[in-house]
Parts: sequence; C-alpha cells; structure tokens
Amino acid sequence: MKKILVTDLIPKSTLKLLRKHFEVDINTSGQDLSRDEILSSFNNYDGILSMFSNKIDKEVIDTLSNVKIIANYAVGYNNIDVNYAKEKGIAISNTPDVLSDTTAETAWALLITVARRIVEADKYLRDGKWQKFSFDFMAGQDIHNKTLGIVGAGRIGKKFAQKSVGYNMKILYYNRKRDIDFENEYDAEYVDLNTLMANSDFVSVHVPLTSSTHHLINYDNMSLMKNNAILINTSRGAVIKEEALVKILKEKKIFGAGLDVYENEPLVPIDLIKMDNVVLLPHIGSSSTETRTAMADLAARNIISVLNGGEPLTGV
Ligand code: 8YV
Repeated sequence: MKKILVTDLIPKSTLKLLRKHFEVDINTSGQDLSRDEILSSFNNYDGILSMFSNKIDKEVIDTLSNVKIIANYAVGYNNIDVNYAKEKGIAISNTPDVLSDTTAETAWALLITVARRIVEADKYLRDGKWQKFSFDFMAGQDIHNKTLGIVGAGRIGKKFAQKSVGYNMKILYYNRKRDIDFENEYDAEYVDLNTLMANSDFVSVHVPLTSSTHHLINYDNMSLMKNNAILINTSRGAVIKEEALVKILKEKKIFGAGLDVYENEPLVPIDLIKMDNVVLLPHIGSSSTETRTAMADLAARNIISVLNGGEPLTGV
C-alpha cells in the first residue's frame, strides 16, 4: 500500500477517505514539523498533504525521490518551490475555488469591523466604560455608496466584489490584466495601482505572493490613500511592507486596517497590537468548518488521483 504523510491535523472524514486508499501517517503533535523532521521524513512517503506553514524549498525537494505529489492544504503555495518540484517530476496541487467565498467573507468581516469600530466598541463595553450617548460616540465610516479598491481580481477578489452589491459601491480594480467580463458584471473600472490607492475608500488585497507582488503595497502608494481609507489584507502578509503600514498608521494617514496575514507569522508587530484602529486576525481567512473540510477533501482527492496514475485535479 502506498504511504502518505499528513503534516498536521485534518478533518476525520478526510483522514478516513485517505485511509481507504493508503497507509497514512499524521502529525498529531500539535506543533509544526521541524525543518529536520521535514528533511528526514518526507521521502519515506509517496505523497504529502502539506500545510502552508511547511517550507518546501530546493533543499527539501532535493531529498525527495519517492514523493509523487505534494498537496498543499491552501490555495496559496508560496511555501513551495513549485518550479523546482515540477522539474523533479513532483506534482503540486492547491485548493482553489472551495475557499473563495469564505475568504472573501473574512475580508468583508474585517472591512465592516474596522469601518464601524466593532472590536473597539465591544472592548469599551466589556471594560465597563459605557456611560451615556454622545453624537460622535464610536462614530465610524459608512460602507454603502463608497469606492472599493480591489487589488487582484482573481477568484477571491471577484467573490469580494460580488458581496459588495448590496452596498451600492463603485469598484476600482488593479490586476495583472484587464478582465472585461468582470468590468461588465460589476461596472468595475480598471486602474493602475496608484490611482486605486488614491481614490478608494476601502482597499482590499487579493493577490498571491510572488516575486512581483512582494511589498507591492509600500509607503509611497499607501501615502496616496485618503485620510479615512481602510486597508484590508487576507492574502499574504508580505504583499504589504509591514513596517511601512505601521508608519502610515502611526502618522494617522489612514483610518485603519484589517489584517488576517503578516510578514512573519505567527509574529505580529507589537505596534499593530497596540493600535485601536487595527483589527488583527490569526490567519483564519478560510476557517469555516465547511470550507476547511472541503479544502482537506480536495487535497486528498489530488493525492488519490496522482497516486492512481492520474493528473492532479487542481495542479499548480
Ligand atoms: C490557509 C490560506 O490555508 O489557502 C490559503 O492560501 O492562506 C488559508 O486558507 C489556512 O488559513 C491555513 O491555516
């Protein structure tokens, strides 16, 4: 029987599915596998179901001669040197589509929470500070009738746009290439990044992390944002230059930010933690029970397909 390694806990139903086909080892330690464990153990298996926290670079890939597929339990795959793996004949798959709505919902949750100061207000009440009405008490920003700037109109960016419909918003988008269907569907306008940053009330980032999107959002383009603007990131931390964002927030150049991802996870800059106008999530973009189950199933089905001699269902 072929052997599979699952590098962290996954839903029981998916484990059951995998066990019908393979002998399965799973890391149940509650800790990420160490670099040494990855280097010494991966090649004992025919397939790996990996987490986005597992760094699978050239050095790791050079240890692999048995492994036929690495199925990443994430849509993002910047943790894997995909080109090098493919050169070595290892298939790589990710989990697109099944998490797009959920991740877009997380971005919306952050947007609304920052704009309407929900976390700050909740904390104020719990701290026993609520005394009386005043006209500007916890006054935030309206969302309806505003301009939404979408950086990256791929699968998740499009779902994010779709969910804005009831808010009657103007949509600006920046993408590698124009998408006429998207423009027609949402009356969206294709603009360059600086125009988007300068004219949006809310900017939400949905690009994958690549060498060309690393630090795409920097001090210079954040400086163009409106004073009341809000920046949302549910993609990858390093798409935004984090220290520049801290500076922009300290200088009160924007209203606030909502972040699910960070440059050096799980480390979050203490400056951000101290700010009331920033809502911080611990990378839970796809974390609904339904979606995490669907992602695990898709990863498992990719492994089943490849180890039965087929192609990955969602190869990258
Ligand atoms: C993570 C994600 O996989 O799919 C991605 O690229 O970033 C998320 O869905 C998930 O949060 C793992 O913890």
